[in-house]
Amino acid sequence: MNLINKNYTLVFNKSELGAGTRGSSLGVDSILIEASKRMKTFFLKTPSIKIDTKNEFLFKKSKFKWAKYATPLISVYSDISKKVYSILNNNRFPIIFSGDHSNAYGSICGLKKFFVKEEIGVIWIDAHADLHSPYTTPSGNIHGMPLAMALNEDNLKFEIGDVDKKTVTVWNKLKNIDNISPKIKHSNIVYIGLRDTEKEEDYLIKKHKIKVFKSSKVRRDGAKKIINEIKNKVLNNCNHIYISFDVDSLDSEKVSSGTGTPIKNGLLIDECKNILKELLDWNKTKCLEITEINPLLDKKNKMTKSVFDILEYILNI
Ligand SMILES: [Mn+2]
Repeated sequence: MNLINKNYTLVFNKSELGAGTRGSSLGVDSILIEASKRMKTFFLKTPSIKIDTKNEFLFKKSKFKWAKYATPLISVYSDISKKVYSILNNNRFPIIFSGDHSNAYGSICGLKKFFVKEEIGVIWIDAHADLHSPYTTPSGNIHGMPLAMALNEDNLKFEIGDVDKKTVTVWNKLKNIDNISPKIKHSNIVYIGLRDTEKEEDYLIKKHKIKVFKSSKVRRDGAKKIINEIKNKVLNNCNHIYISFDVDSLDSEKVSSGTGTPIKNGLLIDECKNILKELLDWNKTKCLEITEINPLLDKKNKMTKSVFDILEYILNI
């Protein structure tokens, strides 16, 4: 497939309510500034929409210790869902630039609402598993919970024990956005670049035999072999694929530390280029999200530049 023929719609979402470190909302503008520096009119000419963020809530302490800013996030995810749904309904392909990775849940909501009777596969390119719930989270930051929300996964085996009733209510509302729950199955998730997990998450990955491709495996086998395995074996039963590219999947030392939770031993720029290009060429792929660029934590905006190099290659711009 010639990628240039895909009908893209860009979605700009500066919500960073799910993150523990401030600044990922700036990642969205940073990409647009880089586009203007490189005179990439793709970003000007491609239709785009914005998500209504609620970042003003950051000026107040959250009501929920173990699900921070859950109430405004329900509005943010509902808005993402509505807009992703409408882009798909217009037969277009959403490319989403979001602040923190919790926003990916809103995208999954929109995909599931549109493809309600079909199976959604999720390719989570990330150093983290994002499988926490309010019952297991060490921080209460919702960017560690998007896949648990989509799976309707509480992981109560590891319940710490001080989640109050109001938190339970708001967590259930989060999981039930669009009145569909669960939205995805454990067996329809694939991780690429995973390397910083907690025991509660390891338990779920093992229990459900969730497929993990580490950076070392990507390096050894190459993108083509891995993506072929995903297409033909791991997610062959899925009808539609969502790709979530958290930039902390990239190596914090060899690429950049310009992200909220930088981790070494990650993917390199060329590896990411090849993985994403293979995935975008797959006709089942219906949505791409790029998330967690934080220019405030960066040196000389290295992360934005690296991600932009990847975008130029995969979008052929
Ligand atoms: Mn991450």
